[in-house]
Amino acid sequence: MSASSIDWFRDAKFGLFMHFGLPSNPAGVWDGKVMGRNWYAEWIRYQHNWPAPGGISRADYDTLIPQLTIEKFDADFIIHEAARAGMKYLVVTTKHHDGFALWKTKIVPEYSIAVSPCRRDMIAELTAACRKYGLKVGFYYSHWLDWEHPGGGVPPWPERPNDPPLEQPSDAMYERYWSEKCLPQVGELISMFDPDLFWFDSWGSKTDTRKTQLTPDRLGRLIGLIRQRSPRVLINSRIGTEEGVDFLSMDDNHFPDKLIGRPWETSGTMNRSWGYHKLDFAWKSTETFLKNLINNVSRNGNYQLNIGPMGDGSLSAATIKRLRELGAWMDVNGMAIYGTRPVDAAEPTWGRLTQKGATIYAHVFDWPTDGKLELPKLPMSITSATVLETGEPLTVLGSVDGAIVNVPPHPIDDRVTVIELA
Ligand code: JFZ
Repeated sequence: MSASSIDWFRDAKFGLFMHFGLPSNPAGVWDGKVMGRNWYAEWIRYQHNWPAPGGISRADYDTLIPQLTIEKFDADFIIHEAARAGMKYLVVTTKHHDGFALWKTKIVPEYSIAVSPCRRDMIAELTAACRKYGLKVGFYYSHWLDWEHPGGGVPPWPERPNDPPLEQPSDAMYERYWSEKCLPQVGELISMFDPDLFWFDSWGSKTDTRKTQLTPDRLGRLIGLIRQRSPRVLINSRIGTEEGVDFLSMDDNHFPDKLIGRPWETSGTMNRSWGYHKLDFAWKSTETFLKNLINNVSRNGNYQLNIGPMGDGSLSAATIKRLRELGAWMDVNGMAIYGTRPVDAAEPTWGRLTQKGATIYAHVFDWPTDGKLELPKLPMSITSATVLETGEPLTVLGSVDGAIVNVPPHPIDDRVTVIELA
C-alpha cells in the first residue's frame, strides 16, 4: 500500500461484512437435519461428521448450484442499507472455503456463479453499488482452505477428537492449487474490480497444516502479486503473517480490552453464524453493536459487522431492523466516531472516550445516578459540554485533574449518550 492508503480505513471505523454463498440456501438444514446452532452455516459441507461421516459429498453439495437463483438479491438495496447504517466499507465473501466463486471468473469458471441459473455477477453488482454510495470495496477470499480444488486445504482438525485428521493434499498438489487457482483468482479480482481491501482468512498458528501450506514463500508470492498489481489495496493479518500487512484482524467477536497501536479491526456476527442459518435466533442487540463499535474505536480499531443474506439474496427482517437502528444512532452521533482517535487518558468506568482535534467525545454507557459525570484527567482543559444528540448545553465544574459535568437525571439515549467536550 502507499503511505496514505490506510488513512481511509483508520477514519472509516465501521464496515459491513457479508457472508453469502451456496450454503445460504440450505441455511443450516440438510435433509431435514439441523446443523448445530453454535456452528457456522457456511461450513455446512464439513462439520464434525455432520450430517453423515465425512460431511456432505462434493456431488451432493454441488446440487446447491442449480438452486442459486438469487431472485431477490439487490446489491443497490443492501449497500444503500449499509450506507444508511453508517458503514463506510464492504467486505464480501468472493470465495469462501467451499471454493465457489461469486464473480464471473475465468479461472475455474465451472465452479462459479457463471454456471448457476442466475447468470449474474454478485461481486460486480456489489462493487458498482459501493462506488455509487461511496463505500470502499473489500473482498474476503479464502486463500488457505479450498474444498473444490484437489490441491486445496481441507479442515485442519480431526472430525471428532478421536478420529484421524482429514487427509491433506500433498505439498505438490497444494502448490498447484496455489499457482493455478489462488494467485490467478486474486490477480483477476484486482484487474476486474480494483478493490480497496483484501480480507484473507486463516487461523490457528498451532495447526501444522496452516504452517506447511501457507509457507513464507507462498505468502510472499501472494502479497507480492497484490502489491505489484495495486498500490493501494489493504491486506489483513489473517493472511497468515503480521509482517508486511496493513492491519490486524482480531479473532472473531473478540473485542480487545486495551489500545493497540497498529490499525486493527474486529469482525463480529449479528447472531451466531456468519452465513444465514434459518434457525439461528440468537440475535444480539443494537446496543451491543454500538458498544462494540465504540469500544473498538476508542482503542484505535474498526468494527466489521456481518450480515448473512438469505438464499434468495434478500435480508431478513431481523437484519434490516438492526441496520436501521444503528443508522438512527449514527445519524446523530457519527461525528463522535468517524475520523476520531483514542484519547490519552484513563478509560472511565462509565464508558469510553474518543477525540477529533480539540473536541473530546464522552460516550456514556452507564449514566451517573447522582447527576455528576466525572471526567478523568484529559490532555486538554474542558470549558464546555453539550449533549451531542440534542445540543443541550451542560455545565462543567473545572478541576485540574478531572472536571465534573452536571448531567440530567436520565440519559438522553439509554444505550449510549454522547457528550461533546471542548
Ligand atoms: C473463519 C471462517 O472459517 C468462518 O466461516 C468465517 O468466514 C469467519 C469470519 O472466519 O472462522 C474463524 C476464523 C478464526 C477464528 C474463528 C473463526 N478465530 O481465530 O477465532
